Amino acid sequence: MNENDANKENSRLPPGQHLTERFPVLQKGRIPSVDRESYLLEVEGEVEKTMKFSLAELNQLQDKQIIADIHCVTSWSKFDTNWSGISFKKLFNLVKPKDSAKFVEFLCADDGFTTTVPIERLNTDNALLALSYEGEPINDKHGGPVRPIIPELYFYKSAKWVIKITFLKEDRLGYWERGGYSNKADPWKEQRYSYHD
Ligand SMILES: Nc1nc2c(c(=O)[nH]1)N[C@H]1C(S)=C(S)[C@@H](COP(=O)(O)O)O[C@H]1N2
Ligand SMILES: [Mo]
Repeated sequence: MNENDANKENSRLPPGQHLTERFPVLQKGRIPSVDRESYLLEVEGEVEKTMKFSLAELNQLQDKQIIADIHCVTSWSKFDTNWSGISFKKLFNLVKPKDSAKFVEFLCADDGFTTTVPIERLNTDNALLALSYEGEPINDKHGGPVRPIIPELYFYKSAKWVIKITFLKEDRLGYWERGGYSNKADPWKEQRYSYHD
């Protein structure tokens, strides 16, 4: 690699991160297997319209593809990951969040795992509700059938195996956040632990 390429690569790496070519698999416990046939994504809370979507319905709504760098708080980063799925703009147009909706909580199939993000972190160029990774349905290990991908935040905010999305007036701490990880989770500010918040 010449010096220019190395600089370019460094400018894409947040502080304290290193690059990996692999795709590590991380979660709090065992990997659940979500039944694709009976799968339903519930969307509720501070919205005009509570909704439930089957996987077939979600597939119909796909409107977005991103190529993004992801950053895990354990210090690995992976460049140019390719995800496709549904823009949050599209989801918001369907459920119509109320003005009171300030945060969004993702509830997951691995025994009550949750994480939350401020609503404005979702209406961005590169966040989406992902259904595919590198052109294939997301596999069990990486959170299929459905997971939000929010590349702007450490990867623990990109909840795997999502089954419910709840719009909230006030924030709640998620699983890793209760365990001492930052609730803000901005890799560029190196907000790794709760004492950075
Ligand atoms: N449901 C659920 N989602 C989760 C986690 C988890 O424990 N449960 N761990 C998070 C963490 S710490 C990371 S780094 C990423 C890892 O995603 P990957 O296994 O696809 O690399 O998932 C995040 N999403
Ligand atoms: Mo992580």
